[in-house]
Amino acid sequence: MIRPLIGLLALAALAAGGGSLAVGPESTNFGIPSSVFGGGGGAASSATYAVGGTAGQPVAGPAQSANYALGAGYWPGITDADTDGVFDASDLDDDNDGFSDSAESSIGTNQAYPCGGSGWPAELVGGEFSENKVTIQDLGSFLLPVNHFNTDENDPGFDPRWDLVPGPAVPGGDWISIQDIGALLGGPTSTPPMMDGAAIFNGPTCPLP
Ligand SMILES: [Ca+2]
Ligand SMILES: [Ca+2]
Ligand SMILES: [Ca+2]
Ligand SMILES: [Ca+2]
Repeated sequence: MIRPLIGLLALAALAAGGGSLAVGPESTNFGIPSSVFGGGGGAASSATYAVGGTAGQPVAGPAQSANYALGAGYWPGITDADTDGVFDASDLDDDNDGFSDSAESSIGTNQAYPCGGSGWPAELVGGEFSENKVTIQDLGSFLLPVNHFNTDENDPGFDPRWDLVPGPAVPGGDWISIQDIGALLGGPTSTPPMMDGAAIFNGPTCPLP
């Protein structure tokens, strides 16, 4: 019954004009047919840019629960940055670097990449001897060359990049405090899952370049 059904779908798509059909895996007894009815699209390019698009796709996008996810259409947009089986839309820490998406949004680092100064909040100072590694240089950067310590959002030295536990430790307190320095030395952000529980201070380098 699979092939006649697919044939009908193909005829219907052709009759509608501009439609297209993709066929999924199948065996003698079972098949997973897949199809798309679109109004057009395809590949387009110039010397500098290229785009692959589908026009007129009536149903597309991600839908998911705690256990299942459905990516409908050609561009479903479902991603799992750390490939732990928890899709980014449900994962509180997309890249498994120990800093929540919410914290990284405030700090200004990449929520989907766990290393380097732009992806790992703990990597405050890079360079030859400190690249992807937390050292005394990262600790010292709270004070020099700009003093970020004991500042809040109204102080000139405040920079959310050093506010590793976003906001004040106590209501009305400084936003960048001993709590933020402590995030490098103790607590879950000092032994992020990507390090397999190893302490990051004077410990291993971030596992990705
Ligand atoms: Ca995930
Ligand atoms: Ca993260
Ligand atoms: Ca990150
Ligand atoms: Ca803080």
